[in-house]
Amino acid sequence: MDRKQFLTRSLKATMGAMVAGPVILHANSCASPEDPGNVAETGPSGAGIGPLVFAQAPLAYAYAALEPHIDGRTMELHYTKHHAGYVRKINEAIAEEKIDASDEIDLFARIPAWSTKARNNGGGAWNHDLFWKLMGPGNTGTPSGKVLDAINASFGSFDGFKEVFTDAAMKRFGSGWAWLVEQDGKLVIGSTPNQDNPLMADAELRGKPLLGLDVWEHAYYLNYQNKRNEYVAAWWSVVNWDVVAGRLG
Ligand code: MN3
Repeated sequence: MDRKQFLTRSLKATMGAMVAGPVILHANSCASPEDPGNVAETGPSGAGIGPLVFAQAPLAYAYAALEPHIDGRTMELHYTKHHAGYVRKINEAIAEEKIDASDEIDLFARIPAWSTKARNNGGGAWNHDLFWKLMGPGNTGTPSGKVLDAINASFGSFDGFKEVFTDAAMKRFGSGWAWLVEQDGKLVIGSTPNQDNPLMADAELRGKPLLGLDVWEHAYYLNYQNKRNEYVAAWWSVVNWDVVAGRLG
């Protein structure tokens, strides 16, 4: 088959597997036998010029499912406007700059090589995909098992951990993210500006992201106005700790 057929075929195969997860599509990845599923609905048609294509995975819950902690209107705008915009613009940047990264790890590991547009929108696309998956309705608000053990070992207690994480979220001036990362087998808390993330080669905080909190005003202003502290406090109720456990090595 020619290159266009190959791209289309492998893209559709990846899209089929995507409902459950990855935001990154590799045009050069191996085709899988899964049914393409709802490609027309979610496929980034027109993208795919470069070897790496980002797509917006469907939300696993309704916009209003996180109420009263995070309101439906904020979720809808955040997903359909902000996140969708980052995904569109990183694909533009990949095409414009002929970015040859093979996957998101490679993209972020070499991020200083490319434009601010690639950095901000690549980070925005990836960070939000993780953020949606880290939340959901019907959560207990507290971790258990190996995550709780790791938190206790690093921070003394879950309350102690929440205090340090909240402090990182509150002290991030302007827009950015608070993170819990795994760094050489240890858990570390910190934050990054803008849409930077700990996978970026020159990020202020480096490591494997386990938990991330969006502290841009667009994430909370409709419901909480300037009260970031109330948003952070409410957010614990919607964290899906099973996803954190799955990311912990
Ligand atoms: Mn955001």
